Amino acid sequence: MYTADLFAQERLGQRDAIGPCAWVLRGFALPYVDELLPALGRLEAASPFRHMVTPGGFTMSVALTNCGALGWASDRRGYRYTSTDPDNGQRWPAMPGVFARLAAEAAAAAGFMGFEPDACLVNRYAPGSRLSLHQDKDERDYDAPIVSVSLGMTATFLFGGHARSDKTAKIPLYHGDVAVWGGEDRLRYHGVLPLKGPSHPLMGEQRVNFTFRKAG
Ligand code: MD6
Ligand code: FE
Repeated sequence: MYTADLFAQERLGQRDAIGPCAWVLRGFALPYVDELLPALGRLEAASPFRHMVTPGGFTMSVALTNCGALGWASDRRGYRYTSTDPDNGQRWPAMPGVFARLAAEAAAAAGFMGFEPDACLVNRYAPGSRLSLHQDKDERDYDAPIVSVSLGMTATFLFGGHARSDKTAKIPLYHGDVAVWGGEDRLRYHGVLPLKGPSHPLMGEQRVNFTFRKAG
């Protein structure tokens, strides 16, 4: 296992409750990193990261790709899940086994048994990339949790309430952290502050986030 810093091992096993049904499992993904990165490389070769346009006409600062039966996509017409990559017309790459295993094990560790995601959105942040406050509400099944894996540079996650104007908590997400949320927290507003800070020893000047959902 590669650990980014001396503190990574100490965080492993910590569990921070960030809501009644939302947790950050510190370092939970660290034992998977050696398998996740080559799988990400293969996925990226088939469906490269790209900057999508929002319905409002802005180009997202975050680059994204997908794997699994369904992938999240945005264009001028709206947000939706698609079974094919709009850039090449092919199906999104299959969900690598190690991705599905990590997602199911993290969900189970947070009390959500039998999580079988059909969609994995992969976000890539460069310094300055941000994600404005949003709700994840394009999925059909709100009963399933969302599992979110952070790799690379540390991000500041904003975790708000059920109204956009609600106060937000700032939560640092480190390399290897896994956030799991569901139940009454499933539709809370959240976002990511502009990425900044030191480069990551393994991943360099970027942060990669995998978000697993049951979308269909
Ligand atoms: C990110 N994550 O961490 C963006 N959504 O890069 C999300 O938008 C997100 O982390 C729902 C649940 C967990 C998340
Ligand atoms: Fe989200």
